[in-house]
Amino acid sequence: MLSSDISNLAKISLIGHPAVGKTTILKLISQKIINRIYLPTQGFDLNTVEFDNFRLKVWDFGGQKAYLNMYLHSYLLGTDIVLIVTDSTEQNVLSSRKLINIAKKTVDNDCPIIAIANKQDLIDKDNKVLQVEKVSDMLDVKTYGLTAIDPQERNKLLDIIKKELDKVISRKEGKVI
Ligand SMILES: Nc1nc2c(ncn2[C@@H]2O[C@H](COP(=O)(O)OP(=O)(O)O)[C@@H](O)[C@H]2O)c(=O)[nH]1
Ligand SMILES: [Mg+2]
Repeated sequence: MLSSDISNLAKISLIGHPAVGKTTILKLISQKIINRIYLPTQGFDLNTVEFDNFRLKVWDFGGQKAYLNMYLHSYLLGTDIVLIVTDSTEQNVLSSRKLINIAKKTVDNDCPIIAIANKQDLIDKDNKVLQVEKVSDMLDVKTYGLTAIDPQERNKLLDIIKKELDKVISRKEGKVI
């Protein structure tokens, strides 16, 4: 098979401020974590996750300000899909715009930047939690709602990723001569 090694390896970068649900999303994706490297001094986890014949490198960035400013650029290099995670509160969504701007400057033009409006389960309990449409308007990137603590949301998340991965794979195959 042509370029099979390249075509099924992808790097997904999860970015977002602390406590928005990045690690929870990682756990939701990766029921089975093949390889997990924890780099405490640099403040991020690197996991390799396999599903559907894909092998994904998922980087879960710590999110603390000092790390973000220092490492975000190099962390994002070579990324195939950026997932910006917010907890769907106005304040957090607004401060995530900066992360999107850094991502836009860093990754290739054709790399999808997708927002996850997480913690949608709190919408009735916490009036600070915004609906997906509102988050989408504020961020101006493709946005999906999620409740990452609900295991039943796993397929929804995988579908979002698979849809983007298919585009990434065909782009990569197009580049292989
Ligand atoms: N209610 C609710 N809590 C969530 C959701 N996703 C994550 N959390 C909780 O938010 C907290 C922070 O999550 P974590 O994944 O550690 O955030 P991280 O700092 O971005 O990695 C934890 O207590 C999670 O259980 C969600 O969809 N709904
Ligand atoms: Mg975390």
